[in-house]
Amino acid sequence: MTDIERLAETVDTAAKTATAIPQLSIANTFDVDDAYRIQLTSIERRLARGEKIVGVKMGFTSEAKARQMGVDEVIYGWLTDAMHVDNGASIALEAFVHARAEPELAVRLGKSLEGEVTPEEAWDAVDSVAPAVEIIDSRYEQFRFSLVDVIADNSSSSGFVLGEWQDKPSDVSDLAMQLVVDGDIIAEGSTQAVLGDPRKSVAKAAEMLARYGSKLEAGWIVLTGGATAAIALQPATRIENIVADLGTVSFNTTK
Ligand code: OOG
Ligand code: MG
Repeated sequence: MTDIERLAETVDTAAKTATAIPQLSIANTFDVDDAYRIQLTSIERRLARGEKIVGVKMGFTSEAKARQMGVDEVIYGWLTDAMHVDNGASIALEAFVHARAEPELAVRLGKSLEGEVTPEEAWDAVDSVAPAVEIIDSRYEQFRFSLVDVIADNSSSSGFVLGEWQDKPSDVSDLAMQLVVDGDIIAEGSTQAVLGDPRKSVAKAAEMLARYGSKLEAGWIVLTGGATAAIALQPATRIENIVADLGTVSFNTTK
């Protein structure tokens, strides 16, 4: 087993068993390219168990998130069908190490997208948008990590909830978002926080995947990144993201 395979197994097992682990970089030296190799190898383990890739998530596309976690480089991670949570469903927190939620804009691609593209070209490939909540869960103790650690851990991907898909508006650069917990607004933001315009996040996804020989496929989802800081999930609560013009997406946590 190579070091990449060994570290991929470590993060995959931590995710599968919802067990916190020390940051990989404490005992191992690896760079960003290696981190994406570990990430992909850990996803291949999921695929071998029957999961399917349904898209990607972008991380640290907003300053609020970058500041909260102390990492200021844009990253990506893979989304699989097993991470999808139905709109309005309930999740049990035992399945996670220390889950958090963040309000996002999701897009669905009508066409594949590859390499360096402009935000306009990226938007041309998008066919629908939906309000979303990403459920992130770092497998690292205390939800703390360095850039390479978080990438190796599939950029904390662990769940996503999607509202109703609707035709893409021509302008998504300033849609107001409210993260609501049990009826109280906990965080407010705008899609403007996402690289100034979430279309740029879609373009960046295509560019970053190309560095490692991949492309965004038609039918895939892109989570464009949290518009506000993430909030820690508590038992027995209802979480909603209310997005201007697009409506609401919600889920509950069980007791
Ligand atoms: C990493 C993932 C960041 C976002 O939307 O910025 C992310 C993390 O914060 O654990 O998903
Ligand atoms: Mg996110």
